Amino acid sequence: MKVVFGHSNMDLDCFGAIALMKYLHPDYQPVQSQLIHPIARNLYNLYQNRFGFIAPKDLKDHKIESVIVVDTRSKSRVKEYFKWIKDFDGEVEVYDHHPSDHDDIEGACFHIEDFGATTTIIGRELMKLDIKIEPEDATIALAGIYSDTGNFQHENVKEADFEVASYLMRNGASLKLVGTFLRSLKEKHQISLFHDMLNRLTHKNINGHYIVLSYIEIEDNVGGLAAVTEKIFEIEYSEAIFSVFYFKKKNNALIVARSNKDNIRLDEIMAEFGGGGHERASSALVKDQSGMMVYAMLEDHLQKSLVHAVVAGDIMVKEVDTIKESMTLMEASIFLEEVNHTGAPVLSERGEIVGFMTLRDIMKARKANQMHVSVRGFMTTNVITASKDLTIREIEDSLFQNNIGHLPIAQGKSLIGMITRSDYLGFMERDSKKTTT
Ligand SMILES: [Mn+2]
Repeated sequence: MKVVFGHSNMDLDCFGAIALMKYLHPDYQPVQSQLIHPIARNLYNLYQNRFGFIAPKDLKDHKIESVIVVDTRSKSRVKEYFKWIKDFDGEVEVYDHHPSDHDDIEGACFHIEDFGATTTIIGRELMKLDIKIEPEDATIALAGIYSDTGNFQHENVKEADFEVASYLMRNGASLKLVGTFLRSLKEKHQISLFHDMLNRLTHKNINGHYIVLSYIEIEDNVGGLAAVTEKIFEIEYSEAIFSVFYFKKKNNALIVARSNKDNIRLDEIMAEFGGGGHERASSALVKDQSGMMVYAMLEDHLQKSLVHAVVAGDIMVKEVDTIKESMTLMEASIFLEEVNHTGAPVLSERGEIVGFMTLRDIMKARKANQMHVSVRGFMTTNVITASKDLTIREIEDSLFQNNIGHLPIAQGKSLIGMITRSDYLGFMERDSKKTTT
């Protein structure tokens, strides 16, 4: 017997990859994990008969000649199958899109591509062979790609993911069904917990990182808490989220963490709490400890372990051209032209920020024939300023939500620098190049 299986706690990408594998290797029998990830349960309920799965323990009754593993290359994630396979000396083929975590299945033949989904790797093979697939399988596969690419929004997305998605659409995939499979919060308790948590989030600047923290007490572990945390993370658009769930009945606390920054390594951070997982997704269960205590320890640990991120003080321009309060509008206008700026902070005799003057303000003065009067009459007096510790995300909020082009950086009332919209955009461009290459 030849068999194909994915990792334990099968997700939508596992199902997608297995659904397509039967076109590449029709003689491989699918085996299902004992655990189905909550996100894949709807799809599983609808299509399980179509797959014709057998259970891992059924493997012991057969001589297994060869194995295909999809969506993982790690030994530890396929233990539940291999423990039932006796005297195996056949070939293992691995189709996966994850980087090695030094736990590779030994002696396997690896088909690795860094696409957004494993389903994409197999879909590309089918495209090359010009194989037609049934609409049901196309739907299952497309759900796998949507899920693993975060609806084509994650950084892992490659052109190939779009190509295979389009091939699946041509083969009759139903986007509507894909949408119903992807709804991650299915249970009532998850939805009410989601709203409770949203109302009680703490946003923190920790060493220049924009972090969301959540603390909530519930009777017992009701499952699906990671999905709730992920949903909040999607909405909050922070660099990382840490949710502490305290289970009153057992006196345990579960920390669920997600990050989207390379410099916030959750596997390392959560090791402190006995947790495990990946760089960007990790969790830990802390036993016999009050929830508030775990929360406090977590905050403390983040302060100590998060590397300092770029903040306003690092990207601001320190030599700022300023307008003196004593200038007339005519003088200010000539000055702005000389320094080639569209606006500048206005300082008092004592060097304190008292206003902001833009070319637009000057235009108004010119129309009103008031160019001889002091800048005081036409400058903006409620200036939005920021401190040098502002995170990149907060700088963005300030510039775009207030619709301003210049953000003066102040210490008390004195000006220490300025960030313009183009400084910010320039930084973001350099930063995104750094992370994608
Ligand atoms: Mn995957």
